Amino acid sequence: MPVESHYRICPLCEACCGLEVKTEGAKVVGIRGADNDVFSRGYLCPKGVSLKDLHEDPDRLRTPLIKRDGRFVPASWDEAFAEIERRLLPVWREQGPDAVALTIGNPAAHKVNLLAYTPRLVRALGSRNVFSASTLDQMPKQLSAGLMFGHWLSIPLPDIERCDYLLMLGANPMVSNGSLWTVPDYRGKAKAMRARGGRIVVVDPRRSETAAVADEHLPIRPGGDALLLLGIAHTLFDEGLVKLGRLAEHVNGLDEARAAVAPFAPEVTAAGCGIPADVQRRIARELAAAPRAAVYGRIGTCTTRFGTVNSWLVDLLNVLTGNLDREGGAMFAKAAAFAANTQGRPGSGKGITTGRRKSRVSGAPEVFGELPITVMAEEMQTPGEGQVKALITVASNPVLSAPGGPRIAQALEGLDFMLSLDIYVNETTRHADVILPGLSPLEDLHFDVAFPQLSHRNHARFSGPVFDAPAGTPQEWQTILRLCALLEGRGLDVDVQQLDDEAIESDVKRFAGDNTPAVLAALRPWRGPERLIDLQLRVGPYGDQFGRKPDGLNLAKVKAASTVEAGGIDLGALTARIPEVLRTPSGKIELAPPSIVADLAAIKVEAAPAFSLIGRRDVRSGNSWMHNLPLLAKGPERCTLLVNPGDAERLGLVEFARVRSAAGELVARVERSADMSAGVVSLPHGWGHDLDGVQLGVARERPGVNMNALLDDAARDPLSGNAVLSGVAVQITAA
Ligand SMILES: Nc1nc2c(c(=O)[nH]1)N[C@H]1C(S)=C(S)[C@@H](COP(=O)(O)OP(=O)(O)OC[C@H]3O[C@@H](n4cnc5c(=O)[nH]c(N)nc54)[C@H](O)[C@@H]3O)O[C@H]1N2
Ligand SMILES: Nc1nc2c(c(=O)[nH]1)N[C@H]1C(S)=C(S)[C@@H](COP(=O)(O)OP(=O)(O)OC[C@H]3O[C@@H](n4cnc5c(=O)[nH]c(N)nc54)[C@H](O)[C@@H]3O)O[C@H]1N2
Ligand code: SF4
Ligand SMILES: [Mo]
Repeated sequence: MPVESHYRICPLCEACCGLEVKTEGAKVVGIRGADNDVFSRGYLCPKGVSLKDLHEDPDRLRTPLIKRDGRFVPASWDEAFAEIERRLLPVWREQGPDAVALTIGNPAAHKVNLLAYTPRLVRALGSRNVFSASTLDQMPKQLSAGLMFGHWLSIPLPDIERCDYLLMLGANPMVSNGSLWTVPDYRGKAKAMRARGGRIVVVDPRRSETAAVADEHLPIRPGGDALLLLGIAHTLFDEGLVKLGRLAEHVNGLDEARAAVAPFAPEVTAAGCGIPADVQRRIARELAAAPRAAVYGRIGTCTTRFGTVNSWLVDLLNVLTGNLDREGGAMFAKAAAFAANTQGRPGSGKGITTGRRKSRVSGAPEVFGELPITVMAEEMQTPGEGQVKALITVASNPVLSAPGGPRIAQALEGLDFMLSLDIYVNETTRHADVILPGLSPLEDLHFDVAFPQLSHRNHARFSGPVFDAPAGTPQEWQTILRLCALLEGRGLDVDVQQLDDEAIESDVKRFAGDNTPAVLAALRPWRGPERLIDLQLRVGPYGDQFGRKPDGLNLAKVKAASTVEAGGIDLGALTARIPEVLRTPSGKIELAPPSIVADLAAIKVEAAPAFSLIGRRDVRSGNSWMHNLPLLAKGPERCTLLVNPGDAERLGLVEFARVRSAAGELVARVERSADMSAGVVSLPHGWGHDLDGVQLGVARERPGVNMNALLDDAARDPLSGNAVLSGVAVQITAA
């Protein structure tokens, strides 16, 4: 059989690498980085190669499952939908929409099928109990960006290819491959930056892989970033280093920002963050002096009590040093499609609103249309009107990925009905009554909706399925539209094509008005997500505007250029976008959003606990679900507790340690590591595959432990609702 070559964008992390997948008939015979890819230029990591394992994984679901007498049995799609109609709809109708919760997990951000269609399900469901991985992750950054720049996805990112000085906090792109910063081959880019004289400073309680290849590592106390960033901001004002440059006429609230940081001199903050005052002042001076600098913070800065404050301070520093929106600084991407900050009137807008609803039990405010995922269990377990009695999960595994995992498992057991859209029977979906499987990534088309809005360089790429989906298996957007139809009272016997036609018509009407028929006619060759992509590309900033700009982009052009040979369309380096990118009501950058400034009052300079627990990621792992792929599972055990050797000695730790927090305890295998600061221990998340009923043959062999069993589901950043995942006080003893 001939070997064929296919271009495929990897959907497994934010780097969005272009791959070359070689097939022989129905078999994958090789996966490598696509050398000509305009964006990733041949880069890939072991997870990309493991797409073959994922495609072939015998545990990956290929048919719907229905639970009968406590056991899953394979079912047809019609049977599965009939079961959903019979069991979900009564809960929803009789107890009200809030009784049915929805949780959306990380892979949904990587799939146009899910990202573009899940909002339709949210609307059809009408429940306030919508949760997602966003409140375990980046909600603080989205909130601060929304308040400062007017839109949730207007997030500045380092222009690394032209940057001279990069201050990075709480991120490990050497392993994570970047986050809220789509930057494949960080290693190569960091190396190039240093080779041309640039300097990288990494702030992290662990000497991470990223710190190891930087010029300087500052071992901060977990949770100490707000104090450090405040100390730096204070120094900029104190020493007259603030220089807004071109931004001066585009900001509001400079005096308020100065007043807000005034109490936080480095000499005050040092005791709370563990970074000496003279170092804080030096970093401030270096940042101010660098010709082009950027400050970037990620998971370690978001998943703390002061996640929103941290996220704001990162961009405040970018503005105060004149580095926001300038080449080599922290810039905004301009995505070809789907970016709200390229739509509507440029330069100002409605801004953002939070708190339109509150959670029933804790009163946690809605942010970006959702409630904190950490209130999900209490909403299920607390009786009363509006109690959650049923759940739909979409690519979400909260039993392993959210704090209080064991409590979530218990809560799921108490539900009247649970539906999962997923590809495995895992720690969460084992509780479902019906599971509807998605496709293998190699059977799916791919277009990145979110990540071009966060890319270090602008680009447009598309990839089609490598293999046909098995006959009769719907794509996930079709599954979602059928669910919407059930909720809309249209029953089981629906024409998905017609549902899709109706959905797109209502989308187009919203902006095209009287032109709707003409726009729909122009989109006619496409169906499903492809039609949405064509629409978004054509009305986007590089679009053909339905013929008004004949040289502009549309899906046909992007598809034609998305081959192994051509590697997509390069849209160039980032360009300055202020004021056009702004969507704040004032048309300015808001430097001192009142809710954030008010939260500074809660910051205390405290002594460190005996031990704090932080997380970590591993190259051969992806959150909670890639541990069943042989290529990634092989090698040394990854779920270990990293302990500073001096601490291990003192505590007499040999092979295992008992880790106890206020919320739970577990026993983990100990790995001594001189990269750990004294008093800090690290466990990765997403492990603990040995629960009853989990059907993950490979992952169960070395299940690891669930670090989220140690985390308190009541610990949140009150502004964004984001969970606290790092810097949790623990006790360590030998076991
Ligand atoms: N302690 C601690 N906890 C953390 C973190 C941390 O740093 N520390 N990180 C947090 C972060 S940043 C995130 S994003 C979350 C992630 O946590 P989740 O949002 O729960 O995502 P995953 O763990 O990636 O689980 C993905 C689920 O989607 C399923 N899946 C995979 N592909 C598909 C598909 O194509 N279709 C469908 N329908 N399902 C699919 C998998 O089987 C799995 O059930 O974890 C968070 N949890
Ligand atoms: N291989 C792999 N890649 C992934 C994932 C994965 O699971 N595996 N997950 C993906 C997802 S969903 C996301 S959101 C991204 C996340 O991408 P990153 O944000 O780069 O995530 P991490 O690798 O967890 O790096 C966080 C760093 O913060 C440090 N840290 C912990 N607490 C603190 C603190 O209080 N202050 C400071 N300054 N640092 C702290 C940790 O030691 C760690 O080195 O990665 C994505 N990429
Ligand atoms: S870095 Fe690895 S997982 Fe991420 S997109 Fe590239 S190949 Fe896929
Ligand atoms: Mo994430």
